[in-house]
Amino acid sequence: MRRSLLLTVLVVLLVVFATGCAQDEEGAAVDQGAGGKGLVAHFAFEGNLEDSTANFAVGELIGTLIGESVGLVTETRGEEHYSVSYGEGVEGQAVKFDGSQGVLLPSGLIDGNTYTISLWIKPEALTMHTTAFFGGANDSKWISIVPSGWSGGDTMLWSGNVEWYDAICGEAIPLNEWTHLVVSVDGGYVRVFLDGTEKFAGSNFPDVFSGAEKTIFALAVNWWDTPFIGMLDELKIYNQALTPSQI
Ligand SMILES: [Ca+2]
Repeated sequence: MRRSLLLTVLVVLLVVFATGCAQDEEGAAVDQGAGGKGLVAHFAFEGNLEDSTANFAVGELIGTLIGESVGLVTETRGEEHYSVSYGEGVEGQAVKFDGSQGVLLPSGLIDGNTYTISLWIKPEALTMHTTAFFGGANDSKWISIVPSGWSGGDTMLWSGNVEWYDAICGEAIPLNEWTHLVVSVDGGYVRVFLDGTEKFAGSNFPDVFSGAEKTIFALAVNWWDTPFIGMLDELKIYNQALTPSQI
């Protein structure tokens, strides 16, 4: 009698435990589908360079180039070497670049061929080829969000430089105003949106990040061009291809 009671208690405990696990798994799946949307990083720039999802390390201040020579990543980083200010952003504060610095973001922010980059940009200067957001596997395989591109100054998503790809928006984002720029890549199908309107769509966009040993990400600087001057806010990286209305 006592033994069967013990067995019953054990069975009940097992059932409760198993049910709890199932609920947890279901809950996590719901979060990923509805609330999460594959958000992997969110740099809100509220007076700092932290990823508020805590998936990634804090961004680091660097100088006017990613590295002292093309392909290298500088070891001279951080607040003991450089400074940056923050101003009024789209939400709370935004980071403000004055041409003397950039930000090195953590490696691995994008690691596949399906992703979304959402970024608010307010340029105070438009200089050709200047990057707002740069990401690459190395100095010859990269993507760059370029406020003022080679095609008549039109804003573009650029990829190079062995395999070139020009995703040209057909217009330039304005000076001294906020524009919401979204890049959505779905296994090589790329779309670029300005303030919620699709400005470019095309296929065969290069797969820059899949299988890369180490990836490099930066704000405002690359290895070649004039640094970005102006403000950036609310950088969000997703591992799903989203439209602005889904963000
Ligand atoms: Ca902000």
